Amino acid sequence: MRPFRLLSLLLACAVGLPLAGCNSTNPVEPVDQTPPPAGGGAYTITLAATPGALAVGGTDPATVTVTAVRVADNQPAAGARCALSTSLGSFDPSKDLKLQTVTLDARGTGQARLYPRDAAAGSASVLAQIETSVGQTAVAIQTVTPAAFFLTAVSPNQGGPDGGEVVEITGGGFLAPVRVTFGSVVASGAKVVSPTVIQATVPRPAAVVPGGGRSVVDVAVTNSLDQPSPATDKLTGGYAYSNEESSLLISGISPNQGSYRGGTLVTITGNGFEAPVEVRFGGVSQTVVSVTPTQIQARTLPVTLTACNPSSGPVSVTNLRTGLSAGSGLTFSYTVDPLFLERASPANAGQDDSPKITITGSGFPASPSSVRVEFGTTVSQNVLTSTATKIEVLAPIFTGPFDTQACDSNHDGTAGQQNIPTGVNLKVQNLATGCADTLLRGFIFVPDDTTCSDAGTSGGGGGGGGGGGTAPTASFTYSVFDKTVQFTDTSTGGPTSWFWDFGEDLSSSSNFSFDQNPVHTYRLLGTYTIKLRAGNSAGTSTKTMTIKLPP
Ligand SMILES: [Ca+2]
Repeated sequence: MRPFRLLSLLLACAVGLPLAGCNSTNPVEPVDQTPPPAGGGAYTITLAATPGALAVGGTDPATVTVTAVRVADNQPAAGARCALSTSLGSFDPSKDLKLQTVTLDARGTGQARLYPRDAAAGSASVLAQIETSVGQTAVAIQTVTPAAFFLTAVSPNQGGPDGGEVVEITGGGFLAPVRVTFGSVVASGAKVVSPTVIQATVPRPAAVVPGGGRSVVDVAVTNSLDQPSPATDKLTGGYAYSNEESSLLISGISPNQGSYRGGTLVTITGNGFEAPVEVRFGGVSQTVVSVTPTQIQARTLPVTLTACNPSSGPVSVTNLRTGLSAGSGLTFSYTVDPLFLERASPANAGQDDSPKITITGSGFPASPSSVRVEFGTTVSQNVLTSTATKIEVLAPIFTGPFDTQACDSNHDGTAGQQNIPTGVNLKVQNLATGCADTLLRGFIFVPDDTTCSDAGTSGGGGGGGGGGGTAPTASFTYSVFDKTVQFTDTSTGGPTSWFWDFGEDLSSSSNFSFDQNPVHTYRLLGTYTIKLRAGNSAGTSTKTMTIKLPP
């Protein structure tokens, strides 16, 4: 009923200007006696409130904007006196003011602020009146739903027997003022640092903690105490007053690194360890082997590697019976054996020979299925064996492209092209770890066809000449001078090109020659198989000979 009564009073004041005693009998606000501006009459009055809702118990107002135009000429009700009333809240933050008068400006607008003040939840009906015209809007006054309120942890979660520690309570939805209790005792000076962190000083416990013992208490937080029914959440056994000689503490770890494969026996030293414990490295639980109050032995579990990149992580221990945990600045680092390539042997092969190649190095996986061997861009499909230092693999068929060089086998001054032995990168990857190594041009493929592309133009086109349409017959002799050998071509049938393979186990072009009578110096004394391929426009033939150094 109250809004109606106020509105009636307002109407009486605004309309009945000559009414004597209106001011004196109006308990709220004196009403201006100025006559309405010329052109008065009916008004179209609109109201808008920003925001459209207020919080119960809040202090922020809504701004109510009144706009009025005259019905007669649709002009702004400039200078009009407008009486505002509300059924809930107040136009004054300091007192219960339900009525307010504003004078509209040149654009026919005016504003007032509506405060929730002591209002309970509900809808504030706001009326604006000029003479006998009325406009209306509603402003919700509502209970604010706080963000979800909960506790997750107290850190640290233990301390001395008399309290006094400053702890952080983490969770969510914290809204000051709050009350924090440890057991039955309220912590003084609890402060909401953020919606997720409360800082509090641990109070002296209600009962003396026995010597050498500990007293575990619940930690409770009551949130937004000034609300009608503040919520409480509790961490059962969230804090321990400790009178034990040693609290839980990690002081050392040895070794502080080990293989990603796990199996490393690690000794953690400290105080307050109490079986059963959980040991974590980087959040990953490890296998606990033994526990004494000052030493834990744990064996690491394997971790997964990506791209040969082992992880590391902080060491923590939790006494499972009490839930007491300790972290530390110490970390355990996982290691991985890097993969190194030394060499392939043999280090060269004919393009379609596919011989067995032995690759030596370190960090190779124990299983051939974990090995990937690439010869250039070609992946070997036949990894035969793999140990930490040796892999046996069949070289793949090489289809090129081969490197080429210019040649002029018919000595006509016009260059052709010929394939030459071509080095490719040899790459070995451990598929289990992602570790890999590459020998740049670590393997050479030898082309089957090394003839010069001009070989057919003169001899074939001429129909006769030196070649005479018959392939040469390759042969050679040699003379040995220590590690140096002079090779002499004795091929018959008019060869015009020569390709020598000196039989050294090298991924180097020095093992090959296109000269007719080459000199080659070997790195080591030993037995070598030499191949000479002699050719002309009609074809090639190959001579193979084994030589011994010294003879
Ligand atoms: Ca030529």
